[in-house]
Amino acid sequence: TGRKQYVIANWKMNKNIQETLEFLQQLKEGNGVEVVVCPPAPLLYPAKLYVQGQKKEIQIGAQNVHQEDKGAYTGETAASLLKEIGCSHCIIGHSERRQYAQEDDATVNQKAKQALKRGLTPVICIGETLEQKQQDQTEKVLTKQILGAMDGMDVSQVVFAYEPVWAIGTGESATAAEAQRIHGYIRSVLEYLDVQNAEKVSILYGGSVNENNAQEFASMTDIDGVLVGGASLQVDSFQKIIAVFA
Ligand code: G2H
Repeated sequence: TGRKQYVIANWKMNKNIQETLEFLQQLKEGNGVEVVVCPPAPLLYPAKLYVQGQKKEIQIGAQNVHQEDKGAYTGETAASLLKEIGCSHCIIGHSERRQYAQEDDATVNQKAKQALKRGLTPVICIGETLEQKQQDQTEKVLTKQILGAMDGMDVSQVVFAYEPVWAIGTGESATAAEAQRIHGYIRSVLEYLDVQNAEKVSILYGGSVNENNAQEFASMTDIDGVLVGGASLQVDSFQKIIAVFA
């Protein structure tokens, strides 16, 4: 497809310093696959220093960023600081942040713009809830999320991750065929925004991806990688998922 293939680890609120360094010591480079590890914020800098010291082509990404440049935002992290410490990517609008931190499409849009402005590639998460799926609202919800997130932005500069909320951490992934159909739909919305560049956008699948189902996702034309939570915590399973996309 010519599109970059990504395997991204979203560790969420897991791992300490020692576990992080051990993981990174064992993790091998991606062989053409963009491997991005997203640890909790305080571990970003030690993680970056470690992979740099080992001269390993493993990228470090943040799980969140604030939308403002700097200022009185207690507990938040600036995009410029993430860039300074060597982050390459930033996950934006993960469903857990939409749910627990009330992030809406407008916030996602601001955060994505801010990330780009400071040189981080936004990995924008979208996905429908079980209730929305049951009411046949999936396409409508995704369209709204995409148009909201991309307002005033260039599609060629972002990565998308389709994460059906009902598949996150539940062990119940979408079938690869189902995911392919939705990824095709997402790409058609991106085409509506920018017919030239939509073909170039990497669209990742996320939601209960593991070493057993990764191959099926990888075989689909519009699935350009995966965003992995639970199965990214063990280096063996994560490495097997990377191998599938390499
Ligand atoms: C979805 C995914 C990673 P898991 O949140 O972003 O997590 O693979 O545990 O479903």
